[in-house]
Amino acid sequence: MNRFHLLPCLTALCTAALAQNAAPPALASEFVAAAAAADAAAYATQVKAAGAAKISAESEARRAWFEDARFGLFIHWGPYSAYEGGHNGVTMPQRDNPRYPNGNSWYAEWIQSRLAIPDTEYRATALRFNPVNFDAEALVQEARRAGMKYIAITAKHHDGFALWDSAVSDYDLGSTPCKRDLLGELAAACKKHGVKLCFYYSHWQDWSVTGGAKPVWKNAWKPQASDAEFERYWQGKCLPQVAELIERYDPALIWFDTWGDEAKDHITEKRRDELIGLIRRKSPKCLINGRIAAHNPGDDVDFLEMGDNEFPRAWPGRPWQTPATMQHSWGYHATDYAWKPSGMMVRYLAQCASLGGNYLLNIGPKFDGSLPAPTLRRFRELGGWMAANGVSIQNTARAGAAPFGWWTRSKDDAVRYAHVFNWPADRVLKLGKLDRKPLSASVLEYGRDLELFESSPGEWAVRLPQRAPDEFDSVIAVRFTK
Ligand code: FHN
Repeated sequence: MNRFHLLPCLTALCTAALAQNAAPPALASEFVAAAAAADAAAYATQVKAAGAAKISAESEARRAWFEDARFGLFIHWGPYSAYEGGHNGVTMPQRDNPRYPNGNSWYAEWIQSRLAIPDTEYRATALRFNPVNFDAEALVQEARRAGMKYIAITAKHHDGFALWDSAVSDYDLGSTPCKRDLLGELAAACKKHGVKLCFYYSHWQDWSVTGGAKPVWKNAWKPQASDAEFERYWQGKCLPQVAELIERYDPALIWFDTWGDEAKDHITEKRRDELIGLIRRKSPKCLINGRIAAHNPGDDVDFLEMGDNEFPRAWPGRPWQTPATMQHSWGYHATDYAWKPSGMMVRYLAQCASLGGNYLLNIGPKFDGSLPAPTLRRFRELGGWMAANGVSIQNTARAGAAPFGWWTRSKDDAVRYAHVFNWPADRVLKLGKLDRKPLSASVLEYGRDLELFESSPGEWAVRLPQRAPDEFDSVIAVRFTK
C-alpha cells in the first residue's frame, strides 16, 4: 500500500497517540499543533517496520560524528525543480480529478509521475539542466551558519536523473549544457568548511529505465518491473552508480529511500546485503540509513530513518534520524505555501536532540540553483537561535520529555538544558524531581544566575525573568557538580 494514501487514517490516530505520551505543551498556533499531531501519529508505523534492525558494534565508531551533529541539511534538487509544482496549467495536488488519478501529494519531485508527464517531455527538461546560479560555497556557508553539520543532496531521485557525469547512464549531468561537476563543487565547499557531504540515492524507484521500480497507480503509469528486469537495472545502474559516487566523492553517508512494504519484492535481503556489502568494502566509514529496506533493515545499517516528518515521542531504542520539510514539498514548489515557522523547526530539533536523534531538514532549490527567499530567511532564523543555544543541541546526550517541553544534557551530565516551549505566566519553571541537587540555573543566552529553589522536598524550580527570550524555545541551563 502506498504510504501517501495512509495519511488521513494516521491523522485520525494522532489524538490517542498524543494522549498516551504525556506530550509537551501544544505548539504556538493551530497550524503548528495540527502538523505536529499528524507527525507524532505516523511515527509508530515506521518504528514497527524498522524494529528488526540491529545496529552493529562497528557502527558506533563510524557514526560518532553523526550523533554529535544532530542537525543536517537535506537537498532535493533535480529536473523536477523546473516544473515548480505545476505542468500545463495544472498545479499539484490534483484531488478528485479523473484526468489526474495519481494521488494527492504536493511533493513536487513526484510531478512526472503524479501528472503523467510524457517521458520524452520530461527528459527534454532534464537535459536542459544548467543551474547557472548554483553556488556551492554560499550554500554550504548558509547551512553551516544555520548550525547544520552535514548535507545530504539528491544525487539521483526517483526520476532516475544522475546529478553527476555518470559512466553508466546518459541520463545525467554530463548530457546537459552544464559542464560543471556540481557534486564535486559541493564536496570541495563541504571539505573547506568542515561539513560532511552525504548523498541521497533512489535505489529502488527509478522511473527512467525499464527495470527500475515505478509507483503503481490506479489507472495510470507503468506496471512494476519484473524481478529479472529489476535485476538488470540493479546490476547495470544502481550498484555501479553507488560505486561511482563513493569513488568520486567519498560521501560520509548514503541515504537510501524505501518507505514501507511496497519495496519488499525488489529490495530483498539478498539485494539489501549486496548493496550494503558494496559500500562497506569501498568505504568502511560511510554510513547507511535504515530506509535502505524500511520493511527489513537487517543487522548492518547505522541508524533508523523515520518516515517523512515523523517524530518519535520516546527513544526508538536505536540511533535514529527524521527527514523533515520546511514546507510540505521536498522539491521546489512555487505555490506550496505551507511554510513552517522557524520556531516550529527549532522545537523539532530540540525534540530530536532530547531523544538522541537527528533532524535532517530539507530545502528545495530552484532549477537555476538559487534558493527561494523563505528558505534563506529560515536558514538565518535557525542560525540565530543556534548561535545562542547550539550548545544545548550538539554534542549532547539523550535526556527525555518534560512537562515544559524537552530536556537535553551535556555528555558529562554537568549541565541539563530545559527547552521551555511555553513560558509560565507565574514565571516559576517547575523542573520537577531531580536526581541530584542543582548548583545554579540561568537563561542560556543571558548567563546570569536565576533564583533556584526547592519548591517541595526534592522538587526544584527556577524563578524566570518576565519575558521569554524566545517565543518557541527558551533554553534554561541547569548546572550540577560533575
Ligand atoms: O518519495 C520520496 C520523496 O520524494 C522524498 O524524497 C522523501 C524524503 O524522505 N522520501 C520519499 C517518500 O518517503
